[in-house]
Amino acid sequence: MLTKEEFVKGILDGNTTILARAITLVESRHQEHQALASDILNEVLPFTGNAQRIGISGIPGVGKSTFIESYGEFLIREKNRSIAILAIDPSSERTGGSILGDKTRMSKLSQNPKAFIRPSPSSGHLGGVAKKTRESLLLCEACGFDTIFIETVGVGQSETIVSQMVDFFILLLQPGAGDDLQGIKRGIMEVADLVCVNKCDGQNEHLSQIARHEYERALHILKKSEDFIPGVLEISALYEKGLDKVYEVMEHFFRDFHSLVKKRRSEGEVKWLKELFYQKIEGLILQDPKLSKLWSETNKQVAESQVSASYGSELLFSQVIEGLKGKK
Ligand SMILES: Nc1nc2c(ncn2[C@@H]2O[C@H](COP(=O)(O)OP(=O)(O)OP(=O)(O)O)[C@@H](O)[C@H]2O)c(=O)[nH]1
Ligand SMILES: [Mg+2]
Repeated sequence: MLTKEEFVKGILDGNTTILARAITLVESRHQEHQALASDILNEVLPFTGNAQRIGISGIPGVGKSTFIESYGEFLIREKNRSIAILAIDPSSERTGGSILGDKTRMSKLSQNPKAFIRPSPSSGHLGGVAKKTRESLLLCEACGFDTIFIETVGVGQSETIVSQMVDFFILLLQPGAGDDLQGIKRGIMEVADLVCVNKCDGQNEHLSQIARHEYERALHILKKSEDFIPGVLEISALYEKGLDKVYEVMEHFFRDFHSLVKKRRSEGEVKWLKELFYQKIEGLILQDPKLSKLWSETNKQVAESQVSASYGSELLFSQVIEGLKGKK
């Protein structure tokens, strides 16, 4: 095992082997590993925050991996960037493996020394996975990567979690897949800064424009109150069409919307603080046999409508406070 100093030095020197090992520590359930990971994070924290953090979402098969591969290659080749790719995958039982599990779909990038691909941790509940991804993101920044992609499947809550840790959120859709926004939850449209209609090639070409208009309308209805106006682009990840337009939109965003990025980051951090705090409170309750019993009983009673949620929460709250006082 490397020492903390060796880890820190390796990461700050841009050593991706050491970066990968540090992420393994972050993902570990061993208390010793977690303590070391936490120390490393603290040390490298002053060297984080300099990357563009980009979220990518879309239903399975829409082309997320293909997009990251071709757009990532484009950024490295034409714009001299360095790319780290992380994933949040809450549905590890999904057929076909977890996101990025299949590195062959990113065969070019995975061999590129300016790219770092980290498959998603395959287990754990969403809160835990989110913590690991956040911490891995910081390590990648400290290691010098200037662009970080976080890929997630847009079918659950994961996109909300991802949107809280990125600066810019891209939603991939495809043409001709129905007018119900392809089972995409409304929530995702609300966090999207850019919708890319992918697979605008071959047989799909005549449908691309219709799809774009449809999504433009949907975005317009959901328009955010912030100054940045989300747009819709027609692209083909496979045939590398429209990638320069994606770049233009993002450059415009990162050049002209500093204060929005700052605001998003600080709001994200505060939400994260609350989330961690609530997790700790829940942990405290579950560790205490009496409170833990009360917790599950109240859950059951509320589920069966024996007591109201409001009454149940009052009861739990007063007992937890009592329990905490007793611990002093
Ligand atoms: N015609 C066409 N096919 C594409 C395009 N982008 C991706 N595909 C194909 O669509 C299929 C799925 O692509 P992936 O990139 O693996 O999709 P994904 O969204 O990462 O899928 P999951 O990881 O399973 O959620 C593959 O067969 C790709 O070759 C495109 O722009 N045009
Ligand atoms: Mg994929």
